[in-house]
Amino acid sequence: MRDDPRLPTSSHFWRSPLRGTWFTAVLGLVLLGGISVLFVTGLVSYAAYNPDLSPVNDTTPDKGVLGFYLFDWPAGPSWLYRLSQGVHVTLGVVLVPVLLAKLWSVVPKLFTLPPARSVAHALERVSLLLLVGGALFQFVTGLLNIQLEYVFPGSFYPLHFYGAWVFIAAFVVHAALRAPTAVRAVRARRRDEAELEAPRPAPPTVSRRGALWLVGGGSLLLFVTTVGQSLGGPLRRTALLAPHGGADPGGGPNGFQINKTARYAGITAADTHPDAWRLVLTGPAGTVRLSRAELLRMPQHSSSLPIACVEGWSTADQWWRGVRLRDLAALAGYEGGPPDVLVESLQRHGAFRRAALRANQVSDPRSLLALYVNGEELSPDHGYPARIIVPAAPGVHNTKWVGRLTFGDL
Ligand SMILES: Nc1nc2c(c(=O)[nH]1)N[C@H]1C(S)=C(S)[C@@H](COP(=O)(O)O)O[C@H]1N2
Ligand SMILES: [Mo]
Repeated sequence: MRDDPRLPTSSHFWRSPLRGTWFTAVLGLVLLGGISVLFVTGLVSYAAYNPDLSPVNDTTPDKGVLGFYLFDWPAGPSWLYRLSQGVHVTLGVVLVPVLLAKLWSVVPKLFTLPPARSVAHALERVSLLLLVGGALFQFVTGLLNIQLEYVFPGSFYPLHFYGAWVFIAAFVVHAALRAPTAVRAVRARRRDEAELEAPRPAPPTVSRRGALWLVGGGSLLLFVTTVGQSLGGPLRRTALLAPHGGADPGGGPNGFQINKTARYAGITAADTHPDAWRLVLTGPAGTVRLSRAELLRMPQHSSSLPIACVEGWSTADQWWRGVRLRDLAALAGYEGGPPDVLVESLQRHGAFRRAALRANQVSDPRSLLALYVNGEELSPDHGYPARIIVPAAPGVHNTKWVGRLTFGDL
């Protein structure tokens, strides 16, 4: 039965002349490099959320030892998160054809019988299930998150984070076992093909090289239709595959990407009316309440900073103007070094209505409670009357429609 060519368990069932060690090895080595970068930029992105600072930044329960590497996210260079997350998302999208081609190239092995020849072979096959399952899981959750805008409210983080660790464990084992063979196969070109080659191949319609060019072409197409979302400015229009048909930012000073509109967040004109809105500061000096007019009488500062979302899109630098966070910390009673701060929005519901910032982010002179952008008042959708803007921070920490800042012990 094993050799019945009508069944995928027979090697005669698989007839593509493209399959072979060299073809798989080239794709495998591309993935080895690419997935290593995805893993590192993914861990970096998680650290950028400052998850060990405050539970409001972290919806991943019991990350425990997996958080061993967390470090204090720096406040510069200002494009840091823009770059690392742009690379993470763009590379993830670009690797999709490579991953699919690689899986296709080894699919006959999924069906080989007997399922296990030895204990070592059995272990290897189990690790391959984790590897393939893990890869598909990570790519699918990542793509869904960027395409559908937070489809897993609150749960994407734990899924993608735990998934990454399961996947990378299987990936390291696989790479350690296979990379030497792959390097040899690529160096020696066509020798040593027996393992993956079809015993009775169908006539070729494209060469192996040609097939690799097709995969590369697919990746290139994805690249040019995605990368514009991370470059911002006029190039954003080239990002045909990037999502966010949602809110049209329009033109003018406030005409840059909108994540969630004021309407979506349930912010009304009454909430932000000058008579009603007050910024509430809390610290050792007690509670201080400031109107927007009073904020405008404080020293005003400018910084040119981007917004860079976890979804990979980012804006070019915008010119923000407002009050330094460290000046507000001083008003709240922290004259010396500013402490951490909990920022709360007027928004009543939703995971992104609160964020905690680290002392180094509060003390950076570029960190503002912005009142103006590009020379104009913030628009309602960009956070009027006031929003946070901090260099190098993920977009989710740039809280809009700020109502309250609580300085100190988080
Ligand atoms: N209150 C509040 N602030 C928020 C959000 C939110 O949903 N509510 N979204 C955040 C996210 S995820 C991003 S990427 C940025 C986007 O800012 P923009 O809409 O001005 O481009 O705002 C952040 N600030
Ligand atoms: Mo975001």
